[in-house]
Amino acid sequence: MNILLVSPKAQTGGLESLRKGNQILQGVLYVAAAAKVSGHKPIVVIADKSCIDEYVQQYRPQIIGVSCVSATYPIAAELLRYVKARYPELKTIIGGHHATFMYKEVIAETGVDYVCRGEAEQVFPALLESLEQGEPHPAIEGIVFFKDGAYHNDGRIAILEDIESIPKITRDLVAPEFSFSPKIVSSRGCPFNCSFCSISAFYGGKYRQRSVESVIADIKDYISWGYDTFWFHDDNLTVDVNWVSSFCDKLEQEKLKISYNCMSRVDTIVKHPDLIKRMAETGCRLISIGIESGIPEVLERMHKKINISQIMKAIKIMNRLSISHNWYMILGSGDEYDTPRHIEQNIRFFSSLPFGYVLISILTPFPGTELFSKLQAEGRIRHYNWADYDVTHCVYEPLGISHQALERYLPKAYLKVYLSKGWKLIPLFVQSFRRKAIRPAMIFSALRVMAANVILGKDMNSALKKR
Ligand code: B12
Ligand code: SF4
Repeated sequence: MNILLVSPKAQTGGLESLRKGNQILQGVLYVAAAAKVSGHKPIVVIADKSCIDEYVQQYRPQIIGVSCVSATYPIAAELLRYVKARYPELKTIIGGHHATFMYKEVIAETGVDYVCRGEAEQVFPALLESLEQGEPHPAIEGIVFFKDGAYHNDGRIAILEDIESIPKITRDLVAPEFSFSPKIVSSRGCPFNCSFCSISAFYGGKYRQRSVESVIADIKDYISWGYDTFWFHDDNLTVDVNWVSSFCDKLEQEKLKISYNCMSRVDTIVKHPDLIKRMAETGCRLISIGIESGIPEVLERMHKKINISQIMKAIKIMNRLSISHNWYMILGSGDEYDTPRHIEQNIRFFSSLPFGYVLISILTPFPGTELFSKLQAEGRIRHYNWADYDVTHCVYEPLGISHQALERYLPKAYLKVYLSKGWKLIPLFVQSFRRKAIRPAMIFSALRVMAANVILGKDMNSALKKR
């Protein structure tokens, strides 16, 4: 079958809106790879309603699949509704975290034929086989459809037992006009269960790994195609320190000269500083690490399972290594710590820390998370305008501050945290320009936002004229 897979042409708010162009979501590439090894002809494009006709005419699909997160769901939904009306003969399917948790609403709002709840590598090819055999309503747990007034196959989220044999993503899966850069996934899932993160709900706490050998084999292939820089999309690459250690050994033994970026945790860095050093020696150039809050009670409620002393130690360790580090901060806690006093305390904490990049988000209740259930039960979700679930809008009603005031803290927090670095900002920016992580236009936009915030009291999105 010819399959058109779509990564939505959607730009989310805040800093993401400064990113040039759109990226193809890696998840949809894995869907395409699985379809290809099962003998189908998939092609991945970036599209919205306005340009989908062009691709339908070019690739003549029998099925259109769309991926999305909550923030890009409105674009995906608009596209699906259009396709249903314009090409009723085509089967449609949607997948990703948002569709997995909101499948009933998604089916009702878009008329999509199927929702893939969970990982697609087994269930999507199984659906394609059934469709080829003329069976549009197969019993495949995870492939949900609505028929005769009931939802079918929605008993569980489809999660693979083993990810060793998932097909590799390749350039030919992507339409030639779009760029492709190989991302690596060595593991899926995370054994932690932070209250704001949809990963534990999606994977049901299941953590699976690929062997070092198969990841190295992929890297070798990608090197032979001219790539030498890789993002590990693992939620937390360092869950299994022995795995990482063998991976570093293998990179060295095989003399593979690569750069790689990944995500880790404060506690692992503190417990295993030598491992991080080893990663630096074998090409790790950037590690992203979630701190989220400097308020111990908030960390506790988030089930973050880290403490302030570990945070301080981890920063010291990272500063000693020739590795860039990017730390995450969350404004808002969803409970009684949502007051100006505590938000300012958190900003002061981050401003006092001697570290590199900080990415600041507003606490966002994503479907499937503990936070979402809690705020929903308390009647404190303000709305379901999903485009605003982009970590720069406050979509819940905070207890001790207005949502507008919380949003206005975002540019303020960036300003305070970055200005606290003083002259150290200069080498940081020089390094970022070199790594092409930021462009001059981004700096101007950031300055514009900060000026609008300080002088006119605007939040980040209204200063950037985003919704
Ligand atoms: C890397 C990453 C990014 C990268 C993406 C780079 C890229 N080219 O893919 C960047 C930095 C750009 C990014 C941005 C954002 N991200 Co992000 N990101 C991730 C992360 C860590 C990994 C994504 C990944 O590759 N996963 C591995 C793939 C294989 O899994 P998957 O995407 O789920 O796909 C599988 C299934 O879902 C299913 N599937 C998916 N699509 C489809 C489609 C069809 C047709 C079918 C049948 C099946 C199917 O099959 C796939 C294979 O098994 C995830 C966390 C996670 N574990 O997923 C967060 C995550 C997806 N991101 C999240 C968010 C919030 C964002 C932003 C909105 C943040 C922002 N500041 O604006 C933006 C949105 C950008 C956009 N336009 O979509 C949230 C989404 C939660 C939600 N419900 O919305 C997540 C879950 C993290 C979290 N906080 O919990 N992100
Ligand atoms: S925030 Fe990080 S550590 Fe916590 S559950 Fe999500 S991926 Fe795991």
